[in-house]
Amino acid sequence: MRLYLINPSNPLVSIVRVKESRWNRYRVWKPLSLMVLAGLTPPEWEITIVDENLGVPDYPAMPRPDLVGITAFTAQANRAYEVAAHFRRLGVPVVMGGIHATMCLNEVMERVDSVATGEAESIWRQVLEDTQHGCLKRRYDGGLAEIDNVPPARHDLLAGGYALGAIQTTRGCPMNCNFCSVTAFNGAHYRQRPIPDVVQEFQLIREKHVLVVDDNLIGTRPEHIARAKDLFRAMAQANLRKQWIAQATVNFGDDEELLSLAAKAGCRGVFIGFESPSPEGLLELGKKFNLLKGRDFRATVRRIQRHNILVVGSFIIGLDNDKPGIGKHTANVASQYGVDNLNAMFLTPLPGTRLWDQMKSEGRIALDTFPEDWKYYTLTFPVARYEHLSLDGIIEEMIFCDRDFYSMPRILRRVWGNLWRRRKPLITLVGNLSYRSNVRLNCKAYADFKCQQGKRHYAVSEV
Ligand code: B12
Ligand code: SF4
Repeated sequence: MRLYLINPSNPLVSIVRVKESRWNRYRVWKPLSLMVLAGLTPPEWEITIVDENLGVPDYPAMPRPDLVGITAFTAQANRAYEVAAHFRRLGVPVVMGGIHATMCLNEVMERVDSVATGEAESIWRQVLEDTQHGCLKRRYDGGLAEIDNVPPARHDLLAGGYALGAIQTTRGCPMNCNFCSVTAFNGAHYRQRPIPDVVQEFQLIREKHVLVVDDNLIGTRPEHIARAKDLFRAMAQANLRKQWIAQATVNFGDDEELLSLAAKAGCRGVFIGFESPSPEGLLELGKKFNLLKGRDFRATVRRIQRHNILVVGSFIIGLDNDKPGIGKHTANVASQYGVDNLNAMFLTPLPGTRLWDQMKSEGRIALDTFPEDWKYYTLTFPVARYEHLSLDGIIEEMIFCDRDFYSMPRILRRVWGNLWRRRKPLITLVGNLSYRSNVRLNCKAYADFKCQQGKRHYAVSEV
């Protein structure tokens, strides 16, 4: 039995434009969902994982599979349907799963033979057996998996071409921020994989550098932090020789022992969602723990950096609270916090989030011809109507923010600061140049977007 597992591309996502900017090579990530599915697949299936981000293969020239499984974030949905249509024309059954299939079940149902919602661990074998017996069902609901039943992902199946391997150690988040799909998809309960499973899986990864995909590696409660410490101790003891980056809340910087253990375990960077420079903005987003009274973000960032861990700060522009000037303000605040990189995104209503429900009920979703418009749901396009910012206005704010934070004088100041504090300046320089090179690409993408969607954006907003 032959199985193709496909990660569709979206040419509008900068990470896939490797040819336009060589720095993007460092931003193409392994599709872990498909590697996990492969790990759940019995040996009688011959598996090929296709990651279109590395190039679209000549499907007609490939042998006919018995089943095609497609994963998709919302931004990949359009391409997913094209791939599905190709294989369905050949009479090959197509099953689609992942976040978009779960949040937009009816839309996906119309375009594939079978939809798998939720996590796949409890249903995937059934999908395969039903395919073998020619009785694939229209829908399988995986719900939330038992976290100690997650087998290691097949890290051997994807060839080279990736700068980073990928692993997951926890699922779920209780915080339910209004713009994020994680609580709706993976549940509010923070589920932690057994530490020996994680260490063992780390040893299967070939890449020296690894992305730990957890939404919040350290969780929200003291017992979660204790587990993170135990994990880091076990990783250091296993002498993995890996360098890894992860996502965590700002609380990561509150505990010296945690930081020291993380660094010993190989942590080299952390992605932190600061989201908004103002308390009103944080309240609007429901990002409660960034609101801790008296928190000194600059000191927290410094504490993390002292352990030679880079900090990437993420901010969202377009909140109801954001007025003209927010771009400059965000760049200034990110510089004051002292983050090594700034990742600024447009506020985007993703299906399944509270923000989606709110904006939909207020008629503020401007790009709403689905599925065509999903390709713009990359957080890099202003797809909604914003309270105090027009389409032109919000794009200008974003460009100003990026140009300011990634201006040469600011980059050199950051590199010099790193030299002064004996941190690795080269990594900061490479990271900053990578982002800087994308500013130019983004400006072109915004111009095309305005040209193609601008009239429609304004026309709709006048209704
Ligand atoms: C790592 C990650 C990335 C990485 C790597 C992406 C990749 N190639 O895998 C990078 C940084 C590139 C990335 C980019 C983006 N991401 Co991202 N990302 C994640 C993150 C943190 C983890 C994903 C992961 O690997 N999970 C581990 C695997 C094992 O879980 P899984 O993917 O859910 O797969 C399970 C099930 O879904 C199911 N399943 C999945 N696919 C299939 C297919 C079949 C056939 C079946 C049966 C089952 C099945 O089975 C799997 C095992 O249980 C998630 C948050 C999250 N918790 O999921 C956000 C998340 C997926 N990203 C999100 C977004 C918005 C983006 C971006 C659009 C914007 C951005 N943040 O930069 C871009 C778009 C990229 C693109 N290609 O279009 C949103 C997506 C929401 C949505 N509705 O689309 C999420 C949910 C975060 C959020 N805040 O809401 N992302
Ligand atoms: S943004 Fe982070 S903290 Fe908030 S719900 Fe999503 S994963 Fe949890």
